[in-house]
Order: sequence, then structure tokens, then C-alpha cells
Amino acid sequence: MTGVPDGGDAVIEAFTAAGADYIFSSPGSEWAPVWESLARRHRDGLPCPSYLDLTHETVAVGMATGYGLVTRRGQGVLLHAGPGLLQGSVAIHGALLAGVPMVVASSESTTYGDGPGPDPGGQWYRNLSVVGGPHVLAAPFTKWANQAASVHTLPTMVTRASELASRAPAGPVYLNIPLEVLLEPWDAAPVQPVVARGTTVSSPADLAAVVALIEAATNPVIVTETVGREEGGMDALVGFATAFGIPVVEPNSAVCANFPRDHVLHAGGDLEPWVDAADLILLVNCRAPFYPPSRKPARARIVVIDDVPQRPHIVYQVLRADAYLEGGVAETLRALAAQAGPAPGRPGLEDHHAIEVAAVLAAEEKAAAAVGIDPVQVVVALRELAGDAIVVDETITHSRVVQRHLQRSQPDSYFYVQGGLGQGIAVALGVKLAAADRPVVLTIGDGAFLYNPVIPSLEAARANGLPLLIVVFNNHEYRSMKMNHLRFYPQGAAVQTGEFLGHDLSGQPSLAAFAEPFGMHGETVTAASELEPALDRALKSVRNGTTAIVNVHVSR
Ligand SMILES: Cc1ncc(C[n+]2csc(CCOP(=O)(O)OP(=O)(O)O)c2C)c(N)n1
Ligand SMILES: [Mg+2]
Repeated sequence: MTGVPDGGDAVIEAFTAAGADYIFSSPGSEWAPVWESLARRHRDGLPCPSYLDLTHETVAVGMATGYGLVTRRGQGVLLHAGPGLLQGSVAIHGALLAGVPMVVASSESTTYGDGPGPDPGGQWYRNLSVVGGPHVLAAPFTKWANQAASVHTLPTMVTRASELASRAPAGPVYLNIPLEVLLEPWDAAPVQPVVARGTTVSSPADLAAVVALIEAATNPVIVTETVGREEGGMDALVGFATAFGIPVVEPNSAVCANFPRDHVLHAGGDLEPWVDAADLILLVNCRAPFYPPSRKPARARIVVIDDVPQRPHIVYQVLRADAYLEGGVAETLRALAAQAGPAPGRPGLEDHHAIEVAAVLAAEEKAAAAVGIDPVQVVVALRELAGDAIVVDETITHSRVVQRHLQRSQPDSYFYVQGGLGQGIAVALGVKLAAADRPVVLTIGDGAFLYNPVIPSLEAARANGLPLLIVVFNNHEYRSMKMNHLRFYPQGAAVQTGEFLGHDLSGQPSLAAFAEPFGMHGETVTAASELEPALDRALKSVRNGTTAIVNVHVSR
């Protein structure tokens, strides 16, 4: 490679060695050394991650999150100084909650123009300084945050950051790489490639103790929020549940597809009926099973199967464990299943599933007969027309409806967007980037849609050939906010006068019209009879490579 290697090359070399497919960036002036390195590599035919220029930090981070949800591999995210980091912070926090690994970097200046090297630019002196450094800003919503203080340690800092990010619990790690470090000459010493993390599983004695508890139980239940997040997690849970004949509850707090909804052991989404009835509760990747946290099971022993049961980013967490099986969850479930004897015949084992199936059907019949477009109808239509799609969900009051009526039975077919509102389009774009051959549907509330950086997100979809079907569940309000007000003040002044603040979105612009400037397909649906034809047209558009927005006026 011609040209003097510098910190920019070190960053690219280290991300390449770490196996990053992409660098998602919302640019700032500190990244010229990285752009120069990429230009040289492209010119010289050298390997490097693909670089995506994005026009908003939420889009850059959200896309890294979506990509990581599907691939389970960390990517690089380059933002600008303190402000870009703060603008991306909601999405970085979302990645922390979602357990998605990534290395986020931005800069500061260490010389402010008074050093011997190239002029960093007066903005670093006048506008961009952060007391303590931008890594101090990042610390509360990342797994680990630090400055990379020298070009000599920079590649290894990136390598280590990427390894830290992918260790359990996976999540975002932040590096402050000062501009002077990026411009510093680098000796271009080879960077060691990052290898996959090792496997961990409990000792045979610990496993045998849990097998004994299971065999002694007459009414056990499995509860899981995120086993589907693990590679092979859904299959491992199916193997485990069937080997021992244990029903699985996937509570409303589940954030991905964990257990096939059509499986006879899927017992629906409500743990409450089990809390006092079960004699053994197996919490498999379930960070917060009981609510309120003091809700104590009457007689159940509790086994926690989780790589990191006590999530470091959670303030208050009550698990009531009688036994822990820590380590890789999929490996642990497979190891347990291997020790199962002949599956016990538990009377009524399949009743829970039959009750759930009947309840789902009854809700769908009721919705079909309702006045206006019931949200359940929208989900049923999506299930019927886009059964093969990956659904990314950023709805609020409709999220239970989406989860329950989509009836997903495959891993990685449903992801709930975690953290603050406004990341959904970006996360869906990242999912699409990782799963190019699958249709990707974003279900989203009208309020959530308005929180998204719509222009930069749709521009990213267009520029990078990432067509999405965006279905807005539009009730013209923040319904959740009104419900919350009524919960606290059921007979308050707002009820008496009708003055409800914090919920009205009736004056919103036509959301489907945002498709037009991007040459995308937009439709507004106001009658149930129009729902399927509209979704059909939109899906055709998406299959032909053009994003579609279907704005559905729902009845609640
Ligand atoms: C960044 C951010 N700001 C504010 C909130 C608080 N909040 C939670 S739900 C909600 C309203 C969502 O409205 P919509 O998407 O239309 O869903 P609906 O309540 O109508 O089901 C708001 C403002 C949030 N979650 N994230
Ligand atoms: Mg709404």
C-alpha cells in the first residue's frame, strides 16, 4: 500500500481483523484518516469492511443493531465527537438492552491546534470539547468506554473492544479515538484476527442436580424472553422442552421469536396462572419474570439458565433462584436434554396450547366482525400475505397483538425494537442488510413513526437498495399515554373535562406521503376491505426493490 500508514489505517486494519462486514458512519471531520485509508485500500484492492455513509446517528447505530440481531456479530460504528455520540445515544442504549455487540467510536482533540502536527480545526477548541472526554458521556449506556490514547495501542484497543462487545452479555463498547491519534504515523504491524469466543457450560454435577429437580417436578414450566437471541437457541429450547415434556411461556416481555408458536408445548404469553400453580419454574434467558418483582411463586423451585443472570445494566432485578446454570444457554439446554430419560407423560400437557390456540382464534373472529380496522386484522393480513417476512416491531399498545397473532415459528423472524422510540426504521434496515433475500416488515405506531429520523432513514433505504414494508398502526394518538393517565387518575379532571394532554396526534401529516420524495410506494388504508389489496400492492413493490409505506387507520 502506498502512502504513510496512520491511525486511520490502524482502525480499518483492526476492524478488518475483527471480522466487521460493515462500518456504519454518520460522519464527522475526525474520520478523514479512515476515509483516506479506505480510498487507498479500494485503489490497491486490499480487504476492508464495506463503509456506509449515513445521514443520522440513529440510522448508523440502528442499522448496526438490526444487522447484529440477525448475524450476532459486532460491526463498527463511527460517529462525530460528543454531539454525534449523544445523538446516537438512544440507539446505543437500545443496542445495550438488545444485547447486540458493536464498537462505537468518535473523537476529541488533545492539542486543540497547539500541537506540532496537522491543524485539527478550530471547532475542536471552540465547540467540541467534553470535560473528561466523550468516553465519559458514553460510559452509562455502553458495556465499556475508554480513550485510545496512542496509535501504538490503537489496533489492539479496537480488537479488545470488539472482543469485549461480543462477550456475554453482548453489547456496545465505545472508544474515544482522538483526532491526533488517527493522524499519527503507524508502523502497520500485523493485527491479530479475532476468533470466536469459546463455549461454556455448567459442570456435570450442576447439570445432574437440575435434571433431578425436573424429574421430581409434576407441574414445571419454562419461561423465556430471549433464548431466540442465542445462535441455535430456539432449536435447543425445543429439544429441551420436548425431552422433558415441559410447556413454554413466552411472556409479553419477550423481544424475539423464542419458541414456535404452533408447537404443542407453546403455552401462550401469560405467566400469571403458573406463578402459584407450578412446582418448578425454569427461567431461560428471562431477565425479569415476575411483576411486581415481589410477586413470589407460592411453591415453585426456580432454576435460572442464563449466560449472565444478573444483567449489569439493570438497576433492580429479582430472580429468586434456587439453582443457576450459567454459561452458554443453547449448549446448556442441549446438555440437559441429553440427560433426559423417556419423556414423562404429563396429563393435560397439551391443554395449555389448545387454550391459547382457541383464544387466538376467538380474538381474530372478534376483530373480523369489529367496526373499522382492528389491529388484529392488520397482523392477520400480514401473517397471511408475508409469512416468510422478518418482522421488526416498534408498536406500543399493539405489540402484544403483533407478537401473538403473527404466530412466528422460525428463529430470527421477529424482533422488538428495544429502548427509546425512533429507531425502528433503522433497525429494520440493518435486518434487511443482513437478510437480503427475506422480505422485512416494520410494524410501527404513528407516534413511533414520528420519532424516527424519517428522511435519513428512507434515504438510507433508497441509497443502499434496502426495501422495507413499513406498516403504520395509526390510531392518531399516543394511545399508551392516555391509558397511563387514566390508570393513575381514573376519575380525574381530565376525565371530567375531556382535556387530555400528551396524547393527541390528530394533526399529523399524511404519513404515507413521505414515500413520494423518495420514489417509494405509499398508501393510506381506511377501510377493512382495502387492507389486503393495499398490503398486496405494497409487498409487490418491496419484492421489486422499492420501499412501501402503508398507513393503516386502526380503530384502537
Ligand atoms: C424517545 C422516547 N420518547 C418518549 C417515549 C415515551 N413514549 C412511550 S410510548 C409513547 C407513544 C407511542 O405512540 P404510538 O407509537 O402511536 O403508539 P400507541 O401508544 O398509540 O400504541 C411515548 C411518547 C419513548 N418511549 N421514547
Ligand atoms: Mg398511536
